[in-house]
Amino acid sequence: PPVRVCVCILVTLLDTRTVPGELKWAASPSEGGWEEVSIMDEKNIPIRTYQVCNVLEPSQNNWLRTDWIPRSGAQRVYVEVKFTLRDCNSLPGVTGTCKETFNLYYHESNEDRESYIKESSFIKVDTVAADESFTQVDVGDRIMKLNTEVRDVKVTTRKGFYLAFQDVGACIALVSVRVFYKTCPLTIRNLATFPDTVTGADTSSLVEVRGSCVNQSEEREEPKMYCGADGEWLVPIGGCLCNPGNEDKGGACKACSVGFYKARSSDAGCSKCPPHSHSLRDGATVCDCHSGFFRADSDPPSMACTQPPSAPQQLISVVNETSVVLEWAPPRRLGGRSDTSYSLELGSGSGSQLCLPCGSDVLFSPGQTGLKTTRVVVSELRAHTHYTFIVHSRNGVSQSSGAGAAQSVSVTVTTNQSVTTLQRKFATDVTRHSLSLSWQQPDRPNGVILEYEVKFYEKDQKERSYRIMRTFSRSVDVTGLNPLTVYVFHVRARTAAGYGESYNFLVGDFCVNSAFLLLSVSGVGILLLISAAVFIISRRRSKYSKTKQDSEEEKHLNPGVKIYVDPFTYEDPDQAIHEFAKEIDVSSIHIERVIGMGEFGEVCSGRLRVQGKREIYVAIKSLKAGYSDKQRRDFLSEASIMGQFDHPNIIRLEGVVTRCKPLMIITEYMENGSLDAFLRKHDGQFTVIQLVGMLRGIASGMKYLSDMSYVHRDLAARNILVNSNLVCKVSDFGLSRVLEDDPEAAYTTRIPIRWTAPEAIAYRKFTTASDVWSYGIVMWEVVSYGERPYWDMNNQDVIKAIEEGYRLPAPMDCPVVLHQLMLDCWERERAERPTFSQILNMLDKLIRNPGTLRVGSEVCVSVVPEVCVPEWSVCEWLQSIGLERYRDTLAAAGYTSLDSLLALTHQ
Ligand code: ACK
Repeated sequence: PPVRVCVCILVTLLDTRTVPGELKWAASPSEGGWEEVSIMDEKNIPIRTYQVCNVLEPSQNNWLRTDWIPRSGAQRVYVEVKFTLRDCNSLPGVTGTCKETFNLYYHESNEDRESYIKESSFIKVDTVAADESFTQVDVGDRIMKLNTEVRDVKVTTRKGFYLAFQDVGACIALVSVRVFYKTCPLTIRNLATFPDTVTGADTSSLVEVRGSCVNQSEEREEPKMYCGADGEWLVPIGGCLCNPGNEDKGGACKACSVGFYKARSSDAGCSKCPPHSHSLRDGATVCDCHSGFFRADSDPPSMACTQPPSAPQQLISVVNETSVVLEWAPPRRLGGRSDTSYSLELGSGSGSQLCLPCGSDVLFSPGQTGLKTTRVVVSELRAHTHYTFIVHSRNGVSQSSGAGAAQSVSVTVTTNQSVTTLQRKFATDVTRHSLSLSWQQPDRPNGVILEYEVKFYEKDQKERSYRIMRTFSRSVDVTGLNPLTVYVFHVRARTAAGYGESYNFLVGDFCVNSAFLLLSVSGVGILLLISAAVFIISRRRSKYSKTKQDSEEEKHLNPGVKIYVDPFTYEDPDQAIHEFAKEIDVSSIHIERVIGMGEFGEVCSGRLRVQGKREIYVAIKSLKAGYSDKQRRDFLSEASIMGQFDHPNIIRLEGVVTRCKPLMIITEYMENGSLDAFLRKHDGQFTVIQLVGMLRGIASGMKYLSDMSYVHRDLAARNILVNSNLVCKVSDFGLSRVLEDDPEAAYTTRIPIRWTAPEAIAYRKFTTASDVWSYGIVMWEVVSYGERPYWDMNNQDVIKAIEEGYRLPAPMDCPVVLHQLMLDCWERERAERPTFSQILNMLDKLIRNPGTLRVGSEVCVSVVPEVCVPEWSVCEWLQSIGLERYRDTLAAAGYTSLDSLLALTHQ
């Protein structure tokens, strides 16, 4: 959980103790009312006070006004008054005229020269009385009780203001008046600086402040924080990252030291230079390579510097006529890299007499460059020729290192056979029975051509029967052919070394029949089509079965426990309503007054008298006229849901009116209305035990709902109703309907973001565990007396803050145990949140041991053992507050008895 920084700064606008000389405030009447009196304070320093003590005369109206106080940008100021007040009983002979209070007023003004007190322009702040928290001080020769009272006032309309004190017949001395405002102090959070910020005008307003990145850093995401009314910073969002070459050292970006580097903006620290590299100056973004070592462009800065490989080893060659097989071993030194590759260079002749290039027809298999293997077959070489092969080894840094001949090895071979390949052929003079065929001489005759051989056959016959002709010239006339027949011709040349290698014919096919090709292409097409269809069908089937399995997994069907039935599973909504709700005769209902507006129409209160039963108060929700079928169904569905529940903490359905209009839903009447409004109205008026009692009721209702497998989806204080005995009951079973599981439904905007668990917002995973999250928010609402969760932050910021791990801080005066329980409900992993049953147990324990709920979080923990039942062990105590996981930690630190826990600090 985030640590709350609560070091607000108080900026003083006026302090009578520090004003040199007399105050000379305006008083009315100027004689006989308030009088300025100098006295010595407890440290014997003279201070100016104002006193009045007209307790014997009736109708006193004595005004005292401060000088004009500039507000200096403040929006809410605090007035701390220290005063002594004589108890009327202690004054002999006073009658009913004696008072024990005075009134505090303020008046906003741009004018610092208002010379007289215009009483009607002043607005009353409060009537101030002495409370019990006084201390005794010597005032002159008497011992008096010094009271300190603080009031706050919103001052936003003018440049400054006046304060006034009205006495109506008390015996008072204003010992000191101090006026101040609060600021959230300059702070650095997530590497962003947030300036000193004056708090907002209202007690619940937050001031949104944008931070600026500290030196040598850049924005990761816009840094933002809120300055709360108490002068504390809340909800940090976003932040900055140290630039390359810098790291976060206690909230500032400091340059990486010598020998270290940081390549990117990140929240990581500087890293040590990788092997064979160094940084000589502070703030390195990359380390330089030691001499003789290199880094390739694609090498990350975190990679060690490396070297080029040494030459390939043991190159051997095997000549097979006009092909050569070359094989070698990898270099002895790979230079610390694994990307060694080889390339071949070829020349004819030997030694230094390389003639390059030596013909483009030479074939290298698998290739000539970028080879990863150490074997290459070179073919299509000239016969009887000397060749020199050079094998180079290289890696990623060869280029940067300017690698030379040291990295290659060579071998010279001589081929031994000739190959002739004919280049082009022509068929001319084609008649029904003959044709002339001519061709060109091969590019590389490799010797004297002795003759050409022409072989031909009917294509259909393949080579089962063929004819051969031999000739010295480069053309031949072929006769005796069959008309309308496709022939295949092969021509090859012969030299002294024999016929061309592997019977290397020129194919002379006169006709091209593409029918088969066409057929095979469409055949592939059909195959593809079939396999695609199979794929699509199987995907759909597996998704469906998963959904089904999901929903089955979620239902923890408990034998013997009633399960809630979704009324929307009924085809006929009227059947559901009559199964779960009683039809009430409209004549037995007496509507008295309208108490509010519901989603479907007015909500009224009234009385219900059912025959044979005593009259009861009820709430009546009605469906306004002109409704659609869907609205009718939605309206009645709430009753169908509510009618299935029977629990003291769930709002009870009395019945429905469906046989005449308007349609009505009748529920028990809850005198105090909704919980959020009720708490706001009674701010600060309940004991912690009373608040926990309310929370217990809600948890009990929610446990009942979760046992019935009902997920509420809209648990919030506004949907809890309170009766005259402060019993809280869960109500509003409407939203579940709106959020039916259609993933396409455009209902996202209806999700109550501040109350909803992140997984339910992100992918609509509504479960009992998401209800538990909402319950944690309700706890926060209750303990803060109806404060709005996340104050006036917008929804997007709330989602972002939760995602970044921020959680609502403990409300004022919240016991640590309750805040811890809230934090447990807000675990990101839903499986780690407590169940309603565990929450209920925990609250019951707290109620049984009220000491654990001592207010004042700082002392809460250490106070506990005093009030614990003496035989409690540390372990039992931890269990009761749900923190048993710290048992071993405490034991290891020597906290084994409850007494020893007294010494435990909050820290
Ligand atoms: O905050 P409220 O007074 O409490 O205003 C709302 C209003 O009706 C619209 O929902 C009040 N309300 C709803 N149901 C009941 C009930 N059963 N008893 C008393 N007030 C109710 C709710």
